[in-house]
Amino acid sequence: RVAVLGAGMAGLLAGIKLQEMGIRDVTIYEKADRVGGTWRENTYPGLTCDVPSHHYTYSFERNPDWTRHLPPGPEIQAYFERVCVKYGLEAQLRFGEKATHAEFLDGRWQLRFESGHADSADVLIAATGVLHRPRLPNISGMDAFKGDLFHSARWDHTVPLEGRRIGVIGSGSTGVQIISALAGLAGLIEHYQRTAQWIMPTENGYYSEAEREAFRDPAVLAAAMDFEGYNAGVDAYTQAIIDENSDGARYMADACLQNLEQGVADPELRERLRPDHRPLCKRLIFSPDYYQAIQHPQARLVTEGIDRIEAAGIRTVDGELHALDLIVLATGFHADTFMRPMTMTGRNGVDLETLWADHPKAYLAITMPDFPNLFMLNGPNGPVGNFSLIDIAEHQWGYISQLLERLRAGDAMEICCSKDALETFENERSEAAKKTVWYTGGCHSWYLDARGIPASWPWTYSRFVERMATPNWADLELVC
Ligand code: N01
Repeated sequence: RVAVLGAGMAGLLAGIKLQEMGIRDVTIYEKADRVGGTWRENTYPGLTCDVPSHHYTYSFERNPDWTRHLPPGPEIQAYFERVCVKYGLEAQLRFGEKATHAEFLDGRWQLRFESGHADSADVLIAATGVLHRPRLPNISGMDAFKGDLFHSARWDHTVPLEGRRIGVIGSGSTGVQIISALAGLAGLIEHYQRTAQWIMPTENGYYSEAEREAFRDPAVLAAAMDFEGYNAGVDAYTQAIIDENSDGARYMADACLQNLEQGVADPELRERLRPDHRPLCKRLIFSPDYYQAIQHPQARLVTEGIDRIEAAGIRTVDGELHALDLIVLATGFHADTFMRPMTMTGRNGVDLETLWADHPKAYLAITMPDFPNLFMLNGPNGPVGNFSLIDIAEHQWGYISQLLERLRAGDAMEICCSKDALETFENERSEAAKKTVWYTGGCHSWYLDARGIPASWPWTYSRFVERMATPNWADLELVC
């Protein structure tokens, strides 16, 4: 019996792949009332995935119907809902169930839920996502504001936008997409930028009906999208993170610089938009229209620090009061929670909080010592960046499925990595992480853990694919 936590992209993937393996006794638990994960939670105007549409799909379930080169959030949500129905996952889904405790007792995972429901399973798949707990800024006076105020992932669609004075705090991918969507619609849109970001130019055209029809033929779609070529691009991207002198790093740095130089007419505004860190240090922003949006007559870039929020708006440190009707906190997420706040206790009473006391860690992002038969998708230290996490989760599933086969074959009752394997992996990973642009590029970002060391996979994509293809059994403990 397998329990899956989370019905986002990764949880649905697990459900489908378990079916493929013939494992039918499966429940996918979801705290919300719908599938979709991040694409359910985020509904802000302009919500788009900056990974090209046809590369942001399951490899086994292409979607000829994407309307745009970059997929709009609502289409992604609809895609996951369709996939869920097509693969008959509804029967396995239990909504409104928030897991609070998981404990490995007598060879099984015992689960408890906020509702009072309890369950147990031989195998637990944690597919709980990475960026799901909004990070609220520490700005005084937020309660005093008389207008509307919410985090970008908690968008209140009853609040009118047209003609209103809107302040957006934060210039990550989210803030940039919101500004692009609202410039011209809002009466005034103010973008509060604490740190300027590099913006990679991109285009976001529409697929014609004829193209969408042609893409129904998998061969045409594959030829048009060149999936292998794209993966080579992902590899070059990961190489650029490691080596600032690589062709990819130079290309992206040049493209961002040209975009800034040519995209912003006013030299004073251009300087305020010029980042003080190296491109790729923070997650690169891909935008076809941000520079255009911020130069709209009704848009204003605010680079003065925020002193506080008052009843009427935002007071910046220069003393100016910016009168606003709506404040959007595009201030990011706590990227280090993963399954938490649920408590998890493994073998011999080992608990997750202790294992993760200084920072979340997992061998190959998948398994932890003394947490047998618990496998994570998009867990800590896995690859993150400007590429598809669907593809990453599929490779991780390839690895996990090999462990499940060993369990099913009766080779072991319990599988997890050894303590030594995690320690060696984590030491090597941390050292490699210090050589990446995330560490050396002169910026702060959500990629860094509490120690200030990048938390992600610090090697190439091809190395990741290779490590996922074949488990190193010497690193895994199989208990019979
Ligand atoms: O969050 P962020 P995000 N006062 O953490 C600022 C994914 N994503 O929601 O840089 C003022 O990147 C903070 O400033 P600074 C993607 O992985 C993907 O935008 O710390 N400002 C920063 O500008 C992305 O990386 C897509 O100085 C404050 C911003 O808030 C991740 O989600 C689309 C502040 C936070 O940026 C997170 O993106 C959208 C304060 N007190 C998101 N506190 C795709 O298209 C924070 N900030 C795939």
